[in-house]
Amino acid sequence: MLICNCLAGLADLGFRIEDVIEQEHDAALGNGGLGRLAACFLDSLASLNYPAWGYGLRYRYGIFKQEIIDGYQVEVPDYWLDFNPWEFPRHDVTVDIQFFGHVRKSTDENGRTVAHWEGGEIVKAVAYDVPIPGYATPSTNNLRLWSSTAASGEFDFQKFNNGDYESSVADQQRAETISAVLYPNDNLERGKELRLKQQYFWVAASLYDIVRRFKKSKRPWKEFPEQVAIQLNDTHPTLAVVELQRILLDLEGLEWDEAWNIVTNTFGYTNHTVLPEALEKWSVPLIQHLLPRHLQIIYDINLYFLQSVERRFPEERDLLGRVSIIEESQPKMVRMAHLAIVGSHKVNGVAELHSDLIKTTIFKDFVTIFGPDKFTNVTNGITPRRWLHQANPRLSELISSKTGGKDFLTDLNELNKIELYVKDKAFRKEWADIKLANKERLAKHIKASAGVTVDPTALFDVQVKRIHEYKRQQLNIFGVIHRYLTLKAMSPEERKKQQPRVSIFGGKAAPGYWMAKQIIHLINSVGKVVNNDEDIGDLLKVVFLEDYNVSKAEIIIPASDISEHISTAGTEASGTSNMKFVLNGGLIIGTCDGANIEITREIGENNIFLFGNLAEDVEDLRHAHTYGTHEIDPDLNRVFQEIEKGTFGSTQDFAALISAVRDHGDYYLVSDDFHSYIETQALVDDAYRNQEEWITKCITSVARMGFFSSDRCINEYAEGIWNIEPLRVEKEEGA
Ligand code: CRA
Repeated sequence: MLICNCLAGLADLGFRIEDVIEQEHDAALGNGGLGRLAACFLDSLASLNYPAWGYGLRYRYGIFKQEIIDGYQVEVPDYWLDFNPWEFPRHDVTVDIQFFGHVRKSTDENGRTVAHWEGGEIVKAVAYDVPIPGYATPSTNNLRLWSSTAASGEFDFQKFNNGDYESSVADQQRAETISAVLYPNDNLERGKELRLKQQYFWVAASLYDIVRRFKKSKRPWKEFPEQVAIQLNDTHPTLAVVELQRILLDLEGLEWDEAWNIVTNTFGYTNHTVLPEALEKWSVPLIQHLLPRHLQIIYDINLYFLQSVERRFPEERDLLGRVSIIEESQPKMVRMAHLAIVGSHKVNGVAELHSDLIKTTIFKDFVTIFGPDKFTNVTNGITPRRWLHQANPRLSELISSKTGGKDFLTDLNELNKIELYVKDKAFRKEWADIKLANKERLAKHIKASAGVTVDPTALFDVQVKRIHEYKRQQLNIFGVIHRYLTLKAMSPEERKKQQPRVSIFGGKAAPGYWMAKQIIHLINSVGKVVNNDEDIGDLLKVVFLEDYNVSKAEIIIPASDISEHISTAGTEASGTSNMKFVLNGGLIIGTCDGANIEITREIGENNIFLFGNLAEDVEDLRHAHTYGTHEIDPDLNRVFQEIEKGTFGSTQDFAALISAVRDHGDYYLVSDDFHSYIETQALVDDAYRNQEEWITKCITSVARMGFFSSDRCINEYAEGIWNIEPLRVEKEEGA
């Protein structure tokens, strides 16, 4: 109803809704899966009527736009805030945030030592609110984003009037720098001072907001954890643990134990990665300089924690050093994950394998100390509203015609009803037509953006995600080269029997990640050769789609036949695009990693193409590479030789990609998994040739994807971690 009114209203004004929608920028607030997961969570929280807010930074420049020039990635700034009708500036909601300065201690009338954080500088946080409307409910939640500005307002008029023009503007600019740019790394932490400033600015403003709201209720402090639950989305906001302890101790005058009890019952911590380079550590001197009082509190948290560990495990000499929040390195470092664990009542991973891995590897000692009940799993999920209904309206319509309405959009298990129609001819025909139409739409986009003509009836093979060695786009492109060489070696008659394929890549490389940029360059260089080879024609096309983002994902994902989720086993915590692809009727080729394992459990192993070594074997294989002989797979060697011959242009550029595998220990096991990958891709070709079987697999898989709704996931957080129930709200008719 609302939509009809909207359409009619716009038409009256002389606009088409498609043109209006086109004007909207993607939010540039995140890097990859972490932020996209948070977006799904916000949609579920509102749709399920949970009273919950999201907090973040209002980055002036979010994730950069990617251009591909001569096959290389070039980063350009994205002015996404120039047109953003969805945000409401709240100049009435501001918080002063302090940095630097020193700590003075005094004694109060009860003989208690009181700390005063004094001096330094103040930066002002201004709230910008983004409403998050729920689906088919009147509930609307809020995403509050903080923007930094000078505490004195626009600029210091006093200084200005005194003729000190430069410094009045400089203060303003320095303050604005805090929320100016998003660090563009995915799964990598670099320890930059500005990043720490961003983290503290964000959590201090958010906590002030939360505490202010609680204090209005006039409840006693001990009720705080019953009224408030704060979920740490990875360790980036972990300073909130310290900040809340500081507020309770220094500003509200609570005793340490009482305050700490409130803190630990308030926070939950979600770990999203085991990659060592992503585990946050901040240098002690840096924290001392920027947040002197917080460093003292961190040391006290650590002292009391280590004392309790020592009392309980007096024999365990090395344990204290291993679990300490402070790493005794040069300089000393604060281990943020340890702080998050000690400061929270629950710790969870994001898929079963990942949650098991954190318990047996990086956080093993903490399981011994706190017991296994503190550690749990909440497998990630995706919102079916965006990732089915909005991205694939025809498929959503078809499903709704068979499941009896739109209930599946709020109860995704309803999808299992479509399994009854798996043999229904008309249903299957419509299913196939929808996929083809989605592929035709993507083919048009490929032509327009990459200039490559692709046949929509070919098998579309997609890998879209951040470019990272652990995600192994290099394995994919080496596999493509192997396919190309195999086709080249065939007679024209033999070639005719082969399954045509379009290999589609997309994803951003962090600007400082040189290897990832070389991977992009290799993909584009291979495309240039293969796409212009007349022997090959439509049998193989290789496309790199520039500037992968959510809007592009909505075109790409519904058009996929097979998508690649091929990380080295044990490295991808969950993955969420794997869920999006299957929900849109595409099959996947993947390793036994992250949520792929649970997707297999749900949809059945006949409906997924799994390959490669298992997580439990990775350590031994790496050890063997380093200390034994490392034989490169012969097919992969052929690929390397072809690259080294210069078939794809500059051999120098690609040398590092080869030597990472051949000479530097093949950390990501590209060679170990290559044979299995190639064989499994051949099975994909065979399966795709039997279209009837293929469609059966797709329908069956979609029918069994109910588990991966972010609604299920949010209900698990609410019940198992936050201890909250949804508000009772009159249900609205489905939109
Ligand atoms: N980079 C994981 O790598 C996971 C998402 C969301 C990641 C993904 O496998 O699906 O989180 N980890 O849980 C992360 O950001 C800091 O760690 C990701 O997106």
